[in-house]
Amino acid sequence: MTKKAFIFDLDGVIVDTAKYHFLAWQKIAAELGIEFTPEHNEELKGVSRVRSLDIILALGNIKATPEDKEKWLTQKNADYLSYIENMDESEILPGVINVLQFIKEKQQFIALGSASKNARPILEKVKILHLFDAIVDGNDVTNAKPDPEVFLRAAQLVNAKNEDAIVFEDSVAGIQAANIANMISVGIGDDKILHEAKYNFKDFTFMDTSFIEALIN
Ligand code: B16
Ligand code: MG
Repeated sequence: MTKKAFIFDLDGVIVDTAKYHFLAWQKIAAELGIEFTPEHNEELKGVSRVRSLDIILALGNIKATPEDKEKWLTQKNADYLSYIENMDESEILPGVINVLQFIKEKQQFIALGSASKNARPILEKVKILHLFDAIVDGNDVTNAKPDPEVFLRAAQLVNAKNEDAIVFEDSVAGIQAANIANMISVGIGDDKILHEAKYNFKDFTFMDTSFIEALIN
């Protein structure tokens, strides 16, 4: 039987790093006198670091030089790294480990498809890096989701056809990317927001292993 490629997004799917991204962006926004709320933060999910800064600057109607932008991007990442420094396996989202282990037991491929340039150190910190057959992150791609590049590369790395790939995503852009790639999209989160996903689960504790089994067969 053809092996399937199960591709996981990182932030919002495996771990909740959105709260740390928020803290780091909020600090920059405050320095610039921009009001930046948790609602605004929703718009940054799955979005690259550079694009996130542009969204925040637009909120405050601020035009910045490339040098200023570079400075804020560096500062944001330094703050973010300090927030995630002490992350450990207790921050893996509920149900994730069971699903990863089940996919491994069934000898299917597990891949990461994340916009984050910090994906590898985070997987190391939460001690699941060894479970991944392929990792594609923000360092490897030029086009951000909803461009499907990140997922196409992940499937290629494990030699799976697009139609044999399943993508778990918490962002609208990520679901769109999976759909454009002709992969099976599985939304993790609010089904009203992720209504373009083929399947949806509030979180992995709602996903029965029979669902994974059906995707394999
Ligand atoms: P970094 P994902 C994304 O991760 C986050 O959702 C998004 O908020 C963040 O800006 C982006 O990674 C870039 O992260 O600054 O670490 O490179 O959801 O694609 O796993
Ligand atoms: Mg995400």
